[in-house]
Amino acid sequence: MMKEIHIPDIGGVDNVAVIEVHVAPGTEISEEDALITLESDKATMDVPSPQAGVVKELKIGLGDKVSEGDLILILEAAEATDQQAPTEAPKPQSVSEPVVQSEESSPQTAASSLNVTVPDIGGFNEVPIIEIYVKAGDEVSEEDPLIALESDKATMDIPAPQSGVVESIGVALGDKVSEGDSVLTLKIATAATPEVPAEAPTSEQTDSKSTTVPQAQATAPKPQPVATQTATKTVGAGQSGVHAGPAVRRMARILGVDLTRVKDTGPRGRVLKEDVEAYVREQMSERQAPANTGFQLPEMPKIDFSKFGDIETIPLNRIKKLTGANMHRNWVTVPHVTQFDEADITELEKFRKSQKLSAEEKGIKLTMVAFLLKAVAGALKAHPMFNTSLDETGENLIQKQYYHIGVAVDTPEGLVVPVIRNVDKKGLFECAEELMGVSEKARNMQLSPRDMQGSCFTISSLGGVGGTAFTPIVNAPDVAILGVSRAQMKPVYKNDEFVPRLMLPLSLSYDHRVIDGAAAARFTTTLGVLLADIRKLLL
Ligand code: CAO
Repeated sequence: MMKEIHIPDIGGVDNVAVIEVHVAPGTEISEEDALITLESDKATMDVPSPQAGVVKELKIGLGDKVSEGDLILILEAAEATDQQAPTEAPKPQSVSEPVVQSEESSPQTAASSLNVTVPDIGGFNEVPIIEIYVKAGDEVSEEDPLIALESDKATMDIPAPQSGVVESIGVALGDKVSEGDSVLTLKIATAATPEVPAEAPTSEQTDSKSTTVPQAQATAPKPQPVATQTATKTVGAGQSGVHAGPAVRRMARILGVDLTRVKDTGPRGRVLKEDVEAYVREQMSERQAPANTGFQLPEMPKIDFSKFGDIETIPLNRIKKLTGANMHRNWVTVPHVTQFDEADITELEKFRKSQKLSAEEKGIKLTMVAFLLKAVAGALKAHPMFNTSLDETGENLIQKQYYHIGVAVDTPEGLVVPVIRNVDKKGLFECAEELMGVSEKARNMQLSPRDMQGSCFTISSLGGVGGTAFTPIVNAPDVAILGVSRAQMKPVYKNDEFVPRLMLPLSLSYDHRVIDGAAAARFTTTLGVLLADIRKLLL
């Protein structure tokens, strides 16, 4: 049954920009999955799906300005309901103004303190503080974000009700707050007035709309919608999965920073203001480095290709852009060497074929990559240096005690590398089954960032396509990657005669800062031994 999904009540804000579109026609979604992200100048909010189904038609695009009631998409609903009316996405809740209360005032002085408390946050209680944007002594302008709160459903900034200087902060990161809790005090400048009203409120004020603060009329900012927030999700076109508050997003936009590239250090994978600053600092110093050594890359000239014939300009999709940036970084920063070798897989291939049928009965496709996964885990155990990463300073090696292996998967959108975890503890069929699962997910653009994190080593198999060898780029922070090309029957000289053997070409690229050439040759030799006699995998 087709359903129209509309923009829900977003707190009375109109013409809000669509900054991310998380779904495309064909995307299968569950109830509460984020469909789009909206951003006003005060808040970002994900609009979640009111029900599960498959997206049939998208009615809005990036950059569109939307208001309550606008049509987002047509959904083929998973379950038929008897609902007649067009479906609205679940309602993001709105909040009222931060409550300000004068703690002290004097007609003789030109300043007073404002106690800023948590406003009505839509009925949520005990909401953790995930970010504190200010410190004592900071000057803030009206509406500057002071703190960010995040429940499991919503994230929001609490803005300054008016300009002033932060006197003291009464909360800490991780504190849980509810409506009316004191956040901080602001020293605000006031015009001297002849008399203080005799009955200045002294008790906790809970309704800012009617609050009159002696010496300072605190005009609270407009209500902010609470952003319904979903955990990081599928990576795909237009899906950043970045977890950041409105102020951080705004800052990133102003600085032109792509948040997907920023290393998060906040709780639950949240990108903080400091993370954006650190990223910008890093970029600046990276850009200066070539100039210091007198080395400057020549810029790519702008070429008008249409002078030579008909052309079409196709923007790179998000995966291609991300892969391109990572490849470029790894190509430039990792000193690569590629070691070539061959493994005799004659017996292995016989065994694979003998097991293929019983695997198929279990619904499993037993391909070469499953054997490679097991062999690589074995070789990593024998050569622990291949199971390390350089830390960000480049001065320490991190030795891993786990065996998570990435597998490059070719998809119509570009190259992605899902990770099979704890390969050493899994059986062959389990590895094959998992590989099938992640390849399928990858091709349907359903991999989550977690599916692609934590690799120790990567396998890139072009054996199903063709070729005799290639030089894969190390998938940093891994220190090595195994390229595999198409196996071929070759004459191998053994016991004074040439015998036909099925030889698998191996191309091992490694980071020469960490791995020496001899170590690489030993690693491929071990791989050769394990692949030639898979019984050794059991040892
Ligand atoms: N030699 C000969 N035949 C091979 C082979 C090899 N090295 N590797 C695979 N094949 C055969 C398989 O046996 C299979 O045939 P059968 O159906 O008879 O078993 C056929 O080729 C297709 O295999 P496949 O590619 O579907 O499956 P796979 O497990 O070998 O690979 C995956 C899975 C995900 C690695 C692969 O599909 C893929 O995406 N490869 C591309 C990776 C890539 O783009 N790398 C480049 C990155 S740049 O560094």
